[in-house]
Amino acid sequence: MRYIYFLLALFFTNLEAKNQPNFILILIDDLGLTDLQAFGGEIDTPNINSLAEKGLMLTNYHTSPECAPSRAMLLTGMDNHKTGIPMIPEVLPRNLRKNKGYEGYLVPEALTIAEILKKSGYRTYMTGKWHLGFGGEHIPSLPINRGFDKTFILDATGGDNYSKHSYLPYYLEAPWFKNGEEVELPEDFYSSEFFIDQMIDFIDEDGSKSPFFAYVSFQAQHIPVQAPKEFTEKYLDLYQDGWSALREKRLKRAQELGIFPEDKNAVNSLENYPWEEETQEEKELLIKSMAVFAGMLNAMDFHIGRLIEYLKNNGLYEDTIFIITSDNGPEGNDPRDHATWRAWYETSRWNNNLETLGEEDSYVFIGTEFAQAMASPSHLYKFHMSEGGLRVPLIISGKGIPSGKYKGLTFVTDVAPTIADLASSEKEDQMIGKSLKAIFNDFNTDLYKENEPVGLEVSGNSALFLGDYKIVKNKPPVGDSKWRLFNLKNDPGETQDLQLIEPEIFKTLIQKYSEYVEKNGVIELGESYRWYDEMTINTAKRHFMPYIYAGSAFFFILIATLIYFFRRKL
Ligand SMILES: [Ca+2]
Repeated sequence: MRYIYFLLALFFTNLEAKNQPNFILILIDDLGLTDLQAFGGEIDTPNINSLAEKGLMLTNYHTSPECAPSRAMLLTGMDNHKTGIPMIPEVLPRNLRKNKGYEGYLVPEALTIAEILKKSGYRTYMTGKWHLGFGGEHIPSLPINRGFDKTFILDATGGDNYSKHSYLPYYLEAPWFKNGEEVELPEDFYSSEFFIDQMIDFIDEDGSKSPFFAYVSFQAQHIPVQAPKEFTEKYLDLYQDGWSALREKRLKRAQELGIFPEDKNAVNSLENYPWEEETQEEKELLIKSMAVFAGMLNAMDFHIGRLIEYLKNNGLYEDTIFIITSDNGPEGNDPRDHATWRAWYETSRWNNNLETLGEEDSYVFIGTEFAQAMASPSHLYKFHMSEGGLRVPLIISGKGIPSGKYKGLTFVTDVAPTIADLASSEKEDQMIGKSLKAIFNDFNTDLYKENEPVGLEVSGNSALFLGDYKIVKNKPPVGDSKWRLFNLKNDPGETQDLQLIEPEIFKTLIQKYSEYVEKNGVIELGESYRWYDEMTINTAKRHFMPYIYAGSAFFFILIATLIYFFRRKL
């Protein structure tokens, strides 16, 4: 009899194991709401489109406005202040690192989705940008020690897409690791191509003995924007009409696709920046920079297509769920605006020659105005708590996922609980997000109820969502550190501040934000905090502190030795 029970148990265990889907989590860096064709973009992304068409498009999904905190929230389902990554480590004031939640690396108690899935029998792989191990300095926080079986990763905000060159003075060289060991990159490295090749190798080496979780975290579309010539060439004439025309075109397309309501307005953010007044030379550089941006996105989609092909050829595609999203809105930084960054760039190997723009050693960025156009129809872009920094695409597609658009509010913290739910894993109590499975059968269901606030704080910029309302404040130079109130249902473009019109609601949201700060141990950074100044200070400390420590140690030993000999003589 006991034997029969055993056989029955084995049968049902196997049945359950067979129901566990594979997951491919694709994170695109600095991708705006309307960059993908399915969301209103003009760049070819046929492979992502076909997944979007078959699957679920979450058109009101919000992440955090910066890379690392978004990644910590995405992988853990927790508030960033509970993960050790309240902001990107490069701009975290070092004196705050002694506070709980501000360590600057992913703390052990913030369980990753890979650690959770491993308990349910999953194989776990990662390629691409990690950015949760304090720039490669905190080895226990690298993904190989955080639930991933095999990894080939970059532990920085970004890096050259062709080599280990750093794109920022903060890093002397981009810190790359294979399975936790520092590693060189192959000669023919191009980031998007390599991440897919390496991921196919990881999946292939282990065969199909158990379900897998694959996290592909692209460098595309982060600075330096780079793409092989054959991808860029198609787009050389696409952006000749400038940024205002692009913002308008994307708004219209987003309206046609039902991403943004037809009768709602966007902020006229570019009215003081006429494209016509740019010099011919500057225009040529910007038009080609945008072509490189388009080429980079098109190249990434092409390589995603190779992964899909591999899965189809090996009988894995039907059992796989794809999750595709971005970590924040478009990057609007122009490194020339910052003295240290500019001085470093001018003495480095990088160039911006028009002829070879986007190729190896070419340093490309799209600038503030085009970033604002690409965040269309939202206001502002990366680093800011306005919709342009937060609202990005989320696509879930594959086995058991319904097709259609969900227009209710969703957040970055919902992704990990959703994966855990779909994998039949236990949801960890520390997760604050919700499983999206709750809306699969009815797209009219509100995942977040009227009385459920969601707060956000990163680098002193803040927001809180409650029902249809949102309060938001951004620090200078773009913002003024003052709260504003918007009704996102009536005004998703954030065009009209309602705090004087609806003072009671404003008061309620401010109160809820105070409760959020208290509950999550948010440290107010003060008016003088500027992320760029902090990065300059941290750059100096990262490079010179080891020498200061070594010099001090040498000096101490020298004095101690002299005292020793002096005393012996006496
Ligand atoms: Ca990013």
